[in-house]
Amino acid sequence: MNIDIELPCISDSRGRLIFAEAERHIPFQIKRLYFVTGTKANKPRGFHAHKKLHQAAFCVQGSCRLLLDSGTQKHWTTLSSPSQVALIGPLTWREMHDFTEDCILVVLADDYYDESDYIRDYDEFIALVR
Ligand code: T46
Repeated sequence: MNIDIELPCISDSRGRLIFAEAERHIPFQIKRLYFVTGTKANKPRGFHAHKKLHQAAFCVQGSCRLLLDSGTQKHWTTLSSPSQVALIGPLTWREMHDFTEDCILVVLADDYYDESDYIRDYDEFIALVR
């Protein structure tokens, strides 16, 4: 279990309010937000690394397991709380497994979508980091 950031959570009788501010709680300027829904337990996602992109990921509903692989070390994290954020840096192979069907995975990114920033081949990733 490795949660990098615990977001502030304001709880009262109406429910919970959780917030994140760029360059305060999230350690970069946020240029993009995307989310993943309609997930299935047997349909893992990811299986790539990024050359430069920094991201912050958390589940606002449901859960999934996140594998972060530096090329020499593999680390599993369970994302299961809207206030618990995992940071995913560049040159880190990531896989998302065991999604619950109600999962809403939110990702904040420090840059716009750019397919040329992806490394989608594991052997190429290993050759680059080792
Ligand atoms: C990541 C993990 C955690 C776009 O057009 N714009 C976007 O902003 C994104 C994120 C994706 N796309 C396109 C690219 C593909 O044609 O959407 C399609 C599905 O993307 P992908 O197969 O890369 O999705 P995941 O869930 O495997 O990976 C995503 C992010 O792409 C990736 O950056 O780190 O979530």
